[in-house]
Amino acid sequence: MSGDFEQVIQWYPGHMASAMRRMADYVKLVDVVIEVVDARVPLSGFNPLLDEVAGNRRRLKILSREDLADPAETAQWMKILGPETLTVNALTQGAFVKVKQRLRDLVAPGHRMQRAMVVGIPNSGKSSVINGLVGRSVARTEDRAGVTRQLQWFKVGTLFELMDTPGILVPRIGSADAQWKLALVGAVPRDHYDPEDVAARFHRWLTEKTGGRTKVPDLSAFAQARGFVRHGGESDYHNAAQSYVKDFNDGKFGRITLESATRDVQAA
Ligand SMILES: Nc1nc2c(ncn2[C@@H]2O[C@H](COP(=O)(O)OP(=O)(O)OP(=O)(O)O)[C@@H](O)[C@H]2O)c(=O)[nH]1
Ligand SMILES: [Mg+2]
Repeated sequence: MSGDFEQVIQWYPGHMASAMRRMADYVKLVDVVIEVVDARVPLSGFNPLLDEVAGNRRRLKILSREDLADPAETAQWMKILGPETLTVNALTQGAFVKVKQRLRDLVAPGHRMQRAMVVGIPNSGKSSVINGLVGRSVARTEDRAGVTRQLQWFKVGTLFELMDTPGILVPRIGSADAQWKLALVGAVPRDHYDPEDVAARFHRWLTEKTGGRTKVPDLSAFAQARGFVRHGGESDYHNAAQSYVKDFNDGKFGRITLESATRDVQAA
């Protein structure tokens, strides 16, 4: 295992910088900016640079993956984030009734087609939100960071046009905590971090948070239980760690929010 070594996790490829420039141009054409944030990282899942791009446009924040986040924590976050925020499980159609209603409330009455730009960090669920609003699968989605690479418009009936955009991170992710958390939720591509290190940091965090009472196994217990062994009986920690990260994202460790509305906001 990787021991005490903690690698620096960053990802800011050229396509993000160029997408940012194009988004700053296109934002002039839109009425509303929708920022999609993973409900499990409601602090580091926001990108302040996207806030700058949005300027004085009307805003809607959507916390996605409500189904994977801790409901009590989400309720706390909703108090802090305020009435311009909605939560969704973007994989269910029903979630979008309230989003459509909110969008209708946000735009000025008139006959002109309204436009919204959907922004957020990689893999936060932007394209899934677009599919939910359109009512069918029009934008490509996948469980990895960096799927959407182009700016692309989609129509929602005769009411709205939505622009899908590539996920954008900050050029340097500030804290080591934000780094492993963003890697764990899939905002950073798998080849940009060491899954053993991320699994170890997550379990250390969970143990501390629960006062040692968590039933979630650490990587070594997980590797044993799931039979990740090489010839000779040694544990295969690398493959075990990849499955560990996947199980976290499939909700197999329960509904876990990685940033607390009470503790982490004060610390930030
Ligand atoms: N459980 C759950 N999964 C979701 C939700 N929203 C999105 N997903 C899944 O998360 C993965 C990423 O979703 P995308 O919509 O591709 O995310 P994106 O923000 O467009 O990603 P990029 O284009 O790579 O930046 C997909 O596998 C989706 O099925 C949600 O609310 N709940
Ligand atoms: Mg996408």
